[in-house]
Amino acid sequence: MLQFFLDIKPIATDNYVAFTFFVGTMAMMAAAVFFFMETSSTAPQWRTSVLVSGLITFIAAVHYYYMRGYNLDTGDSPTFFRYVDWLLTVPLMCVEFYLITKKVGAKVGLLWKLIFASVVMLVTGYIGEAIHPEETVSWVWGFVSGLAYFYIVYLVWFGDVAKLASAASPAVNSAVKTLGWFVLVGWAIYPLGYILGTKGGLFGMELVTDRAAAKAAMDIVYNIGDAINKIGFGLVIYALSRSEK
Ligand SMILES: *C/C=C(C)/C=C/C=C(C)/C=C/C1=C(C)CCCC1(C)C
Repeated sequence: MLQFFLDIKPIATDNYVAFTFFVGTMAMMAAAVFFFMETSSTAPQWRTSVLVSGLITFIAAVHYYYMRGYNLDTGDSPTFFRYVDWLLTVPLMCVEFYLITKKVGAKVGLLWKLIFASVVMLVTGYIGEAIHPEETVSWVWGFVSGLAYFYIVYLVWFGDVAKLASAASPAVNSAVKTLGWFVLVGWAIYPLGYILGTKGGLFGMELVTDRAAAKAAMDIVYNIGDAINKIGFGLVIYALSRSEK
């Protein structure tokens, strides 16, 4: 445990990748502490939702701490642990959609649809990024991942989630709309990182030819995306818990 906290390595001032991992760790830790502390003063009906916001940022904080060290030690992109983080936190975001629409009748089936689509999106993305990154097929995996992504967008904007939200209170309806923007715009940051970082990123076209620079660009884009999507998403849930008692 002590070793864990003493494991502080210097970060060169021009090392933007490690720097964003460092700032990401701190931001996720702060957010997790905040959400955990606030659960006790949250109305019972929203307590689980705020707790899940805390879990999402806590899981990310642990991964960011690890990824920062990994990146400093090896100079590499911590792709595997990036995806482990996403595989845990993105399904938890699906749980958030389920929890806030549950009162107006969301079924567990909807939760599984969202989770299934998110797992397909992430597993195919991982294959394209880590298993077949140097091949002309990485854009195919990215494309399949994109289809699963658009299915989630569909569910949130037009499908079951949207229908349930329109029958809910104005506060829940507007929270789902805001979260929908996170999914549509905030999550679209990730395919951008993928396009920058993998060789077959955009239909076989390599946008950044310097491989190390491409990986660095990808990590920075992912780190910015995570800060917006995990902390911002959690704050929308938190605001909902305060606006409707
Ligand atoms: C906290 C982490 C979040 C919200 C991660 C979300 C990740 C995505 C929406 C990733 C999507 C991808 C595509 C749509 C295509 C290319 C491959 C991915 C996995 C980067």
